Amino acid sequence: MAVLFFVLFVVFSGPCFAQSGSDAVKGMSPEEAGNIALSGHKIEVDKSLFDWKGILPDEENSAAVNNGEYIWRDASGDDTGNGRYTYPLDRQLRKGADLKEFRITFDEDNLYFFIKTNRPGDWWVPYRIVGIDTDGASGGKGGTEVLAQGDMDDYSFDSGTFAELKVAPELACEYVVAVSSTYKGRIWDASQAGACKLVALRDDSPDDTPGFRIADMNWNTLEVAIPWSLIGGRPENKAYRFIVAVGQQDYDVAREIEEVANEWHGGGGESSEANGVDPDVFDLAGADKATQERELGSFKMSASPGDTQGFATIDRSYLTVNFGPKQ
Ligand SMILES: [Ca+2]
Ligand SMILES: [Ca+2]
Ligand SMILES: [Ca+2]
Ligand SMILES: [Ca+2]
Repeated sequence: MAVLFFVLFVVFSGPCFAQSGSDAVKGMSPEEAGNIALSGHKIEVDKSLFDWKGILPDEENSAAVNNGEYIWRDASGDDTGNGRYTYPLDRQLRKGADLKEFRITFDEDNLYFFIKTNRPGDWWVPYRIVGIDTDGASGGKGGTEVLAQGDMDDYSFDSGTFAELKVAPELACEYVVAVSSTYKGRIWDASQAGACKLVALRDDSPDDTPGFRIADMNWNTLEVAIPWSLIGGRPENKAYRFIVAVGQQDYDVAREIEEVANEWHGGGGESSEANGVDPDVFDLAGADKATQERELGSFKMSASPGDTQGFATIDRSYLTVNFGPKQ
């Protein structure tokens, strides 16, 4: 019997997987982690996560840089938007927008993301937005503050996220990536005059942009490859900032939050009659719960739908990743 227990102990305690919590490293603030040059490694976007080798930081809401990966470990249970958001009432939609981990690595050809949330009740639930600010850390102000909202007359994934979300001017994003369900994605380029121009799509169709790849593991964890050629080339000794927001999806745009939760919509926002500008986002990376609640609650009540002046503004919830020299 003792031998059996010993065998079980070895099997279940070994560092067999990147997300094993038993050998965590000391967590850092995003500022500290942003000072460490990241040397990346190749990822196969193949539904297997064993190629993600980095070790999780030991604390929630902290960052680590190790084994060629930048790793943000987000708190569990902070998927409450402005602090009052609740999920839709339908059983399949009662969870799935709680960010758990966001990782970044890269090689000479691609940027790679690993995005882990809690497991949704059905396969199509999460909607993830990643804004990429390529020049903010160096004082530049190019890009778009509005995270690819889209045209209200063209309510589609190609047009934008419709998440009613923006960032502070110093975080304006040159690129915005949105990932819907388990395999669909869009990339908009706002590096030219701030307009969000669709430059890549992934639908598992013949029109897919070559090299832009998304694969899920168990619905709740995604790996994404983005060719550097789509987002301005491989940075060298340069810091980028990443804004990571998670909500739910509805026909491949962000699912609306309303004042009171109903079968298909979460609650805790503003009046559903006004259908206003409360951000359709439950969770952010990069800061603590109080900070993200302040940011996601900073929308202007009763602004008209689509009025970007009234959108909630993210000013602190971001991750700084320092891309190292060419190998
Ligand atoms: Ca993989
Ligand atoms: Ca979370
Ligand atoms: Ca920028
Ligand atoms: Ca969070």
